[in-house]
Amino acid sequence: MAGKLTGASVAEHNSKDSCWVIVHGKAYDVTEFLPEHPGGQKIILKYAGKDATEEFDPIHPPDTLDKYLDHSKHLGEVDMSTVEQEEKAVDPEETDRQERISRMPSLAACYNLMDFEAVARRVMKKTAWAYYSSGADDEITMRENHAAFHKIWFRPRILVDVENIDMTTTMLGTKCSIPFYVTATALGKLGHPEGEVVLTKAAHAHNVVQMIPTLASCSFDEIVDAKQGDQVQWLQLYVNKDREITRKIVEHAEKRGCKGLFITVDAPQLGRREKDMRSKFSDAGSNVQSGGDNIDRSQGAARAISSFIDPALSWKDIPWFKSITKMPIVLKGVQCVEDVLRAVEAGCDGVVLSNHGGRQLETARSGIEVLAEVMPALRERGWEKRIEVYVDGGVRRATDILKALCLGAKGVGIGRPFLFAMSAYGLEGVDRAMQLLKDEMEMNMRLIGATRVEDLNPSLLDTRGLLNGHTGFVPSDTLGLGAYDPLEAPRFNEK
Ligand code: 173
Repeated sequence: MAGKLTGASVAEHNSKDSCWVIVHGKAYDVTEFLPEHPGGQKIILKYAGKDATEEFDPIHPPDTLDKYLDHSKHLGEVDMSTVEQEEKAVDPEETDRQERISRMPSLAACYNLMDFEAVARRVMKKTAWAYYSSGADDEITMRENHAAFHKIWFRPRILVDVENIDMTTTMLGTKCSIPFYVTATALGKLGHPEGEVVLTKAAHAHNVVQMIPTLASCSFDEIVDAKQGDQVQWLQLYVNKDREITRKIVEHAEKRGCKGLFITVDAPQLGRREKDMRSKFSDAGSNVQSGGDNIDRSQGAARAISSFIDPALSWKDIPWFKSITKMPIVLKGVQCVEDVLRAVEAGCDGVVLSNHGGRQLETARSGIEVLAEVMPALRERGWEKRIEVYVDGGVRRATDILKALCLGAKGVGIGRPFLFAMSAYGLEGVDRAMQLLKDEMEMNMRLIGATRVEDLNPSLLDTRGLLNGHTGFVPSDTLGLGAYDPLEAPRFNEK
């Protein structure tokens, strides 16, 4: 074992004055880096002298240390057999979770996307579930996103020859097998040890596009390397205050073959997700009250790692984006007609009508409702072919996809359902989720009397329910109720 560090020699460096940590069998001196850590010093100090791999992995792409920690601080390999395994106290919650995992329903028992969510809720680690499932404030918008689809009903046509159904379409020029794409969601390794590449493989198997998140757990290059054949990926972009960093990301994405740039415009500041905050709060070592660390860990990892996002991003930046890339530019998170019209005028190629899965502005309207307002305004001006309109948020059924397409969307983004399928059942789960949507889609196109995507149009819908504003009742959604966590009040201390 010559040349390798021992666990004991690393363990000596367990303080603010000399802080070493082990990640994937290698030691790093992070003493000088402590004040710069975007997630605060405290979380690193919790692992000073120890193996931090488990906490590190979901939040940091594997090239992070290479990129951000000076190589003189890379101390080399550690003989892991000499690293003292921490006696982990028996965590009754973890024991219960393992017990539930041993009784998980078979994958074949999942018949729809909500089923994956109900299973994931019971088998995921609590903090991971809290991060993925949480919405802003009272989570009204998050639930409205799905409920809004139930305000729209079908006006199916009969006696159409529907023997052969073709649900293929194009999105930003890419041919897709069905009009949905895997939208960007951060921190994939919270749900599955392989992270976003699982989604890449499923997207390939089903010939759908994957949007790569800026804040993935895997590195951008790993996700691109995982693509097969002529598979198409897009990039979701959080714009950095340092535009040179953003320029490099965009140029690199284009060079690596990305076919669309989706600029997130609904998150100048990250929303408050209290379920996430509450679960972090109970994490040992991440308590807000103790001083010496100016990052408020109670806000969860997401807020800490989002501090680079530029709240000054504005319409003035759009020409610059157009000047640095030939990729089509799509604004993700547009929420009213006026801004869609402005996006057309600014020369954008698309918009995603989205409220960020109900994680940003509470009581923002659902994408599907905004779509119903946007398409007539575009048609009135003869602009409907000048821009591609996408919707995300709350899509759980092929009927939801069909409603969006009938109104005029080119496609819909689906995020959480694939994360939950991945977290519970891995690649097979995501594969089944996508197949279920395809099966539903084929059946429902037959049932509404449309054989091709081009046949879908507003006359197939009754949208009067949308006119009720936000007060109308919709039939209760029993699957959703089973998957949804009521929000909690603060917990009392243990006796
Ligand atoms: O919705 C999110 O959680 C999200 O977009 C995000 C933003 C910054 C860091 C991590 C996640």
